This record gives sequence, structure tokens and C-alpha cells, in this order.
Amino acid sequence: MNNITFESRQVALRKGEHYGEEYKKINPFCLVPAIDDEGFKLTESMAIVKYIINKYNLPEHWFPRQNLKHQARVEEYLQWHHANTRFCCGSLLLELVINPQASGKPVDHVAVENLRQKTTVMIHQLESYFLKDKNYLAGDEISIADLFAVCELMQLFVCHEHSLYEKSPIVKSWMERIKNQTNPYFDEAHKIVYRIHDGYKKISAKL
Ligand SMILES: N[C@@H](CCC(=O)N[C@@H](CS)C(=O)NCC(=O)O)C(=O)O
Repeated sequence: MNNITFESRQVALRKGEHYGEEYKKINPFCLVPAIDDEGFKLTESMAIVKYIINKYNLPEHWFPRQNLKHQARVEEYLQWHHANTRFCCGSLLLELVINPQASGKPVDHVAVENLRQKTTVMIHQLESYFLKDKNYLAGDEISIADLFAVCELMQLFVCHEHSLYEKSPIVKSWMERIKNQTNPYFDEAHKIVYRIHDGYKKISAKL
């Protein structure tokens, strides 16, 4: 999207490649993503994205450096993201798909219902605070806040819980806006997400 050349390396989580000694040299926490920029190793997705923006002096709208108030708006969302968007979407995916598949135990429907309620509150907060009177989470232009948020919400699409965000016309149309504005990269980045979404009926029948 910003014409930065890079070499991507797949790390197969299902095969546990992130626990291998080779990968631990890049990320000792055994999590993806991580980068190795000519020997400079960095973990944590938000730190990585900000490092790349600064290194290549990418357009201000992605992460404002000149206007501190604009930057603070992006940071405000990014700090909120962990315990809200990421917690809700990641936990629902864990409860519905990852844990039952890994343990062979049935889905915990009480936990799922509880998470659906938390997700509904989170979606309402997105529309009533972050998207109030504006087209993007942190202002009038697309920023990394939108990218982090939409990618996390797409986890709900994986486990067929997307009605949780589609119920909100504001959130639904904002997601469409981000997708249209970032395609074809959006679809490329979500190839696996689309594939698991299509295969979910088969997975869920076994859970
Ligand atoms: N705070 C970290 C979270 C990284 C993370 O949780 N990555 C997940 C995939 S989205 C992972 O590597 N999971 C593998 C595992 O838990 O074994 C970041 O933003 O980079």
C-alpha cells in the first residue's frame, strides 16, 4: 500500500513453528508478528507499524507526527483497542473455534453469550464515541487505528458472529469504507480469514 519492499516469512502457528528455536531468536515471546530489519528485531504489532511509519516517513494520516492532537486521537483508540476490540473479538474466536478444536471439548455457551454481550457494548462504544460525527476512528482520514480495529473485527467474520457488527449501520459502513479504500491489500491480507469463514460450518458441526 505504501510501496515498501519486504520479505514475508510465514510462521505456521498450527504446527507450533512460533515455539521453534529459530523463531524465538526473533520473538522470544513466541507470538506473531515480529520483524527483523537488517538485524533490528522488534515485536508487538503496534510498535512495528509505528517504527515502519517513522522509518519511511509515511503520510501523516496513517500516524500523525506533526499535529499532537491528531496523534493523541490515534493513540487514544490504540490504547482502548487492547481491552475492548481485541479482547472481545479474540476471546470469541478462542471460545468458538480455537479452544474447542485444541481441547476437543464442546463450546462453552455461557462464556460465548457473555462475550457476545461484551462485544455488543464494545460495538456501541465504537459507534457512539470513536465514530461519532466522523468517517474514521481518529479523525477525517484513515489511520492505523482503523486498520487495527477492522482486522480485529474480521475475527468475528471468521466464526460467523459478524451480525454483531453488521447490526450497527455506522460500524458496518465504516468497515466497508476501510475495505474499499485499502483493497486489493485488504482481501489479500484476509485470504485465510475468508477461507476459515467458508470452512467454519464444517468445523462447527464437529464442535
Ligand atoms: N500484543 C501482541 C499480540 C500478539 C499475538 O497475540 N499474536 C497471536 C496471533 S494474533 C499469536 O501469535 N498467537 C500464537 C499463540 O498464542 O500461540 C501484538 O500486538 O503483536
